[in-house]
Amino acid sequence: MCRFLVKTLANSQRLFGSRRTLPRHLLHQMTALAIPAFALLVSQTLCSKPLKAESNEPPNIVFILSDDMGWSEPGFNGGDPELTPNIDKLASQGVQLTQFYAHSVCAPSRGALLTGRYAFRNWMDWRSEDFGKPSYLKKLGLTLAKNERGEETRRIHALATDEQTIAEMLSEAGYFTSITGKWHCGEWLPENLPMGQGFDHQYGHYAWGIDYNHYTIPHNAPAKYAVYDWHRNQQPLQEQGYTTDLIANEVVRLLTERSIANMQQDANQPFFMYVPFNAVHGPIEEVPRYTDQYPARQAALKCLDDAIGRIIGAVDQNGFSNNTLVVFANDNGGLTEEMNHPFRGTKNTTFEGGVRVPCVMRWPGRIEAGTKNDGLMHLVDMLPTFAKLSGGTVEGPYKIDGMDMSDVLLKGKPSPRTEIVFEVGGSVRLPTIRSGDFKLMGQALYNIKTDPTEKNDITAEHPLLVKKLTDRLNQLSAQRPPLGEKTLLMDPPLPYVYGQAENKQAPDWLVDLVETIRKTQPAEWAPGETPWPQAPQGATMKYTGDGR
Ligand SMILES: [Ca+2]
Repeated sequence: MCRFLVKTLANSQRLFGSRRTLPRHLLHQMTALAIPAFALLVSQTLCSKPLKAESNEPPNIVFILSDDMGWSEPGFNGGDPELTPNIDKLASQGVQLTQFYAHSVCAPSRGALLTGRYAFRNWMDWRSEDFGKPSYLKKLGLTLAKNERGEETRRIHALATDEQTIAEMLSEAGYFTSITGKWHCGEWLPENLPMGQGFDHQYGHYAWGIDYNHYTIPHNAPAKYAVYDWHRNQQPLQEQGYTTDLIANEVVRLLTERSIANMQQDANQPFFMYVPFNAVHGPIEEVPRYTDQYPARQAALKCLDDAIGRIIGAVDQNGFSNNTLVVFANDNGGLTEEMNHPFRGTKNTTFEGGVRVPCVMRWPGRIEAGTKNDGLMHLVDMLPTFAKLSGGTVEGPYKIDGMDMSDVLLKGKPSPRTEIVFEVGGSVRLPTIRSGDFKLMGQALYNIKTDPTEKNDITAEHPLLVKKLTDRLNQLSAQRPPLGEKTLLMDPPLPYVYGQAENKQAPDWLVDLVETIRKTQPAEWAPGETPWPQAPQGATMKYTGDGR
């Protein structure tokens, strides 16, 4: 709260004299109106302002991240345009980044986005839940931890708190910051939750996925594994609805609140709204709409597109269009090669199908509409780019990997990036590096420019380059910090709700709901079986379950 007050005060001073001032009598009349009418009036008042005068203000940023969407699922990449009309419309209004990369699985990508650093640098290439899985722990020479009562449990692993996050950087620059959706950077200790990592407002879930309708998640416990994981401002939240719709509802509400707050405070505090949807990650079970027309996953995709359309509609209706950078990206490739067509590979592999993701950015009047840019870009580049646009300062204790891409986006200049580090030694996936047109993945070398579908291993033709890139990967692997002791444990091993403090005071309704669901779940797993897929073998990953 203290940080928020200091920040708000600083921001008010910084923005004193903002042009967004309405006459007092008009403001008084307007506050008596219902929110929709008010928002419409705001929209009409602000939209008519000349674009150029806005250009030096720090932009609002709405960063929408889908989960496990395949490269070719949006219409603009060859998918069925009936499923993604709103995402396609956004692409037509901005720039499509055709070589935008992520890491190959959820948590590493989120850590990279938040810190501007590759996942291996802070062990975010290991997910929090991996520290509860014997087959993963074995790769680190570890076994399942036991608590004082001798019960097997998870070692606590999360995004380190000494990192500067994108939310902390923008907060320092005077922004209101919110996360609405999936966190996946630590689900237990308070300091590892979003409001301990720079977000003023939190809504959504902490862990790898969620049941879209009941807000529980399979925990990697031996059995009876449902854990509740739906929260607002880090308190358990009892709701009804489909999470894709609920996330959009919250963002629309926040946008309207920001619009009204700006008017009432005679100030224009910029905002960063991070909107990591859980869609279209599994488990996909009951989908509320479109299932009469499409299979469940496509219906879920269309619901996601509806939600994105509502959020962009609220950006526009509240008069934020011209001073808001809207980004749509995805965190990793889809579960099947078909979803990632024409690329090879899936989520959890570093083939192009696992790491090249759809990305569009819209900022009317600043980013040329309907354009494409094939410059190399990675999620790590967002932090320094947003710092440049916001007037913020990159000041964490570590050197970041990200590069400022503002001139690429706003001036059409070539990307300064020539290298992307996807994985190094010590990961469960193959060490992989992109250098110029080439990509070394384990022992295989591909020319991504001439062979984007990675059909031809050309190691034999380029022995010197293979040696050079292998040396580079070895050099980077040596930069991985020590893991540390990992003595903190999740206790109890199977909580009712994620969030240590929330679980201590779990309300009756929550306990009853979780107990009801657990009664439907297996008492124990068959020997050798787990509810999660095993670690990738070499360059491939076979998904038979819900995509963890
Ligand atoms: Ca994902």
